[in-house]
Amino acid sequence: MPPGPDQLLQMYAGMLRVRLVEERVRELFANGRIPGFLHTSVGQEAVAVGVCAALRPDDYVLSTHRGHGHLVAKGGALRGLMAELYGKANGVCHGKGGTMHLADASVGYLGANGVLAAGCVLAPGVGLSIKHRKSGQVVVTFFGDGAANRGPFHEGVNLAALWTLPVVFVCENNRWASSTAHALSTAGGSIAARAAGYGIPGESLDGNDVLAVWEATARAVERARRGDGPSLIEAHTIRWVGHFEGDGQAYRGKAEVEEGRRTDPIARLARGLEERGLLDAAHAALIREGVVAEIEDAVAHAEASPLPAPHDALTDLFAYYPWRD
Ligand SMILES: Cc1ncc(C[n+]2csc(CCOP(=O)(O)OP(=O)(O)O)c2C)c(N)n1
Repeated sequence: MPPGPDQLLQMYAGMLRVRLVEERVRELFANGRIPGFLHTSVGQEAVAVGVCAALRPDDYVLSTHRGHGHLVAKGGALRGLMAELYGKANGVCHGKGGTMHLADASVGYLGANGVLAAGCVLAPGVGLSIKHRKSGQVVVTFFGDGAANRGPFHEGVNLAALWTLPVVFVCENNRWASSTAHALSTAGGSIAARAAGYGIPGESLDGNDVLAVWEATARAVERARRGDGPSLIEAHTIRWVGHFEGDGQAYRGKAEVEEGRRTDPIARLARGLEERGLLDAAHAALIREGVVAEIEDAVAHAEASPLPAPHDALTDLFAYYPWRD
């Protein structure tokens, strides 16, 4: 069933939440409030939100180094996210994960990952667990076009297809792997076409169209829940900002970012909603105000949260000491 008015408005608010979180995080990083290294998903919101809108709350998501949007779209609380990005003890990983090792199992977000395509091989493991437990859940793994050229992508898709596991592989093709163009690094051009080699459905779509993303994901999820196995979705999108904060982007011209702004997924859905009489300027302003208030509350919470204590370095660790057995 196509999304109803409430679900469409939720997708609009969801994309706006991701966009404004990312923009605020960039600002906080530039001002030295957030430590470390930062990749954001400004411009790519329709992929995270369209995919997660087709999932159940108990479904799982495996993410990437560009993972804030996936967590927000999966329903992660902004306070826990923001405190984590600050490296604070009240963060969702007690300040030990930060941007690239975020995880929030309470919403099925099994983790961002600094290792490209790692989610592609973790997903069959999660899928196998789902299959054994007969829980009817599904696991989505997000990855970039660059990651699709690494071995784990092929290993993961092969195993998930071979064992008919409930996995949805979602490639966010933003045309670049850092500064390497997709066209210069990807044999055959199409990542979706690789699905045929593993005997599973593969679909290439406009990743700036949240409804197209939702529809394709809903199909893939239905197939996975039926027990028919994995699917591969390639969502074409545009990252508006540098690969990382501070990236001078000498490898690309301004035209691509302008194209991204012209095809802005949020403005596009807003136009559709306005045409159907579901949104007007006053309503849009109200939604924005609510999102901004939520983000500012999360920032205030992160600022006020304590840093982890030195002895916290010795908790949350997994270590096996055979001499203790
Ligand atoms: C195994 C591995 N190799 C190299 C890197 C360094 N690296 C970090 S991001 C990146 C490019 C990723 O491109 P893509 O998968 O398309 O994702 P995007 O950054 O475009 O979201 C690279 C090469 C890494 N993190 N992991």
